[in-house]
Amino acid sequence: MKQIKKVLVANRGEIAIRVMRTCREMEIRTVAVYSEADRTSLHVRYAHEAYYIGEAPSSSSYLNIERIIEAAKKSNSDAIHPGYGFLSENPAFARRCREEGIIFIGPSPEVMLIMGDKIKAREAMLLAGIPVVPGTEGSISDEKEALEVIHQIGLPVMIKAAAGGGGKGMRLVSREEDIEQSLRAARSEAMAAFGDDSVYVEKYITSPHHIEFQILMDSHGNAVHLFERECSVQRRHQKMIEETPSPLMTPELRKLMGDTAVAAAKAVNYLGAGTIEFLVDNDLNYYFLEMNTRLQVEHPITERVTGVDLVKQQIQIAEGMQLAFTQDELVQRGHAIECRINAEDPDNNFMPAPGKVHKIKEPSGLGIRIDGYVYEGYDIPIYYDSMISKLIVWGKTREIAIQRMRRALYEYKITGVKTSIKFLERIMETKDFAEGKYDTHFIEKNRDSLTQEIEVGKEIEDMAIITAYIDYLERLSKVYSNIREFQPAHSRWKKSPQILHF
Ligand code: MV4
Repeated sequence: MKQIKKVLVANRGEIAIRVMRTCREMEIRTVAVYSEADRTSLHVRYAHEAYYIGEAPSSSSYLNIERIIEAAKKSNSDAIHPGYGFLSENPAFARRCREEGIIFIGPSPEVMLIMGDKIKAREAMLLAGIPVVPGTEGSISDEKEALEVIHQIGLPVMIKAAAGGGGKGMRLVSREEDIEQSLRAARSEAMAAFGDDSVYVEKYITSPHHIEFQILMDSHGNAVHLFERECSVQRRHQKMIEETPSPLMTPELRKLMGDTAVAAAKAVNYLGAGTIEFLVDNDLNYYFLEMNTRLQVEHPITERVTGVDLVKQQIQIAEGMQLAFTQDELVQRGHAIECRINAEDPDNNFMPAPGKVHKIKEPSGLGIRIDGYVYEGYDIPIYYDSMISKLIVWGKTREIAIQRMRRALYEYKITGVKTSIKFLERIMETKDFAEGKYDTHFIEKNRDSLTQEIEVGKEIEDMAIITAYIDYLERLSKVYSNIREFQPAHSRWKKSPQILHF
């Protein structure tokens, strides 16, 4: 047992602030690290102390292990919280912390090594009797081996990179004659992305749901799950919306999958907060996909329905405390939905749209939580993720939560940068989302209704602005020539008959 008095947060943006908020509540001092591009970022101002760690690119700053260790030592931090992304799943970083006697708030480097390698993770789960997607036992060395597995499990299959995750180095194979080419493509993509070209083969699950379970395990061998998160609303492996409970879930399936998630955590002697990702097919068969050994972006929806502060649990577990609750004490109350707000342009292929934020008006009121970090006048750097905030709503039922999300998105105004808010509003309006009938293909399936209609609306809006401005200029000249002929604002419609067609 060691009481943590000072935590260095090796991250930036909303998650750095999220972690520091809990630290403040626990009366733990906070240390920020920042890059050149983050001198004016909010996490730096929020912390008790801040240390400069390098140039703007992450490789020189937030991924710079030695600079971060140096800052931790200089500030006398007892522990490092890695947030998500950056070094959060890097075993070498966890090992360096251990070497320096700094508590890494997360699992051991040994567990991170296993889970970071999808083939090792599959093997560990198979050994523990956890259902995995049918496929190869280890990596495959050539086309012949791939063919052998395909003859056992049948087509279609997916070739996946061992070092992958998040869709990189993944190939769908539907015909035997495509194997050679797909194998080569997956290998070279994996080599380029991860410097490791080992691949394996899995049976392809058609139209799966992506459902993950939150787990917590302490250093005394106690483990619980905090139920599921439905994460099937994704675009190119980027989640957009998450909700809990999953509309697909039944109490029986929840119990089965929850127990499986706990067994998976115990099988690798996990420590701290983690997530077991499953694919669930149309017949409600579920398969282990991967384990994330970090706090996740979407953790607030779990916090909202269970009432558990996951960061506080992470810190207490890192201190060596026993979990303060058992599985039977945990319940899901109501329904929570999260929308990720990104600075990006949905009308231009979701291109990141960093820049200076002009005005922000955030929603508030009953059942609303916002985890963000940008402020009016803040210049969103080009170097990092485009996510600028997360809007989390709670409602007693799913219907109420959706209504509340629609209301909150309506209230949310950000000018100066393009955001995903409008697109999220359109998702909330779809029949499939309202009915909870969606899987991982939802965005593609609804592409037309989610992207097209506004083009026309925007033209009308632009034309109205231009017409009003021309009208304003005309009036202005009249004010100068004869003040009594000043026209009230609504007269622009009379003077601009062309717009009356709309
Ligand atoms: C699959 C799959 C179907 N069958 N594996 C995509 C990201 C990576 N973590 C795993 N992924 C998938 N693996 C088998 N055997 C379908 C996907 C997949 C997907 C998974 C979760 C959420 C969204 C997805 C979108 C497309 C494909």
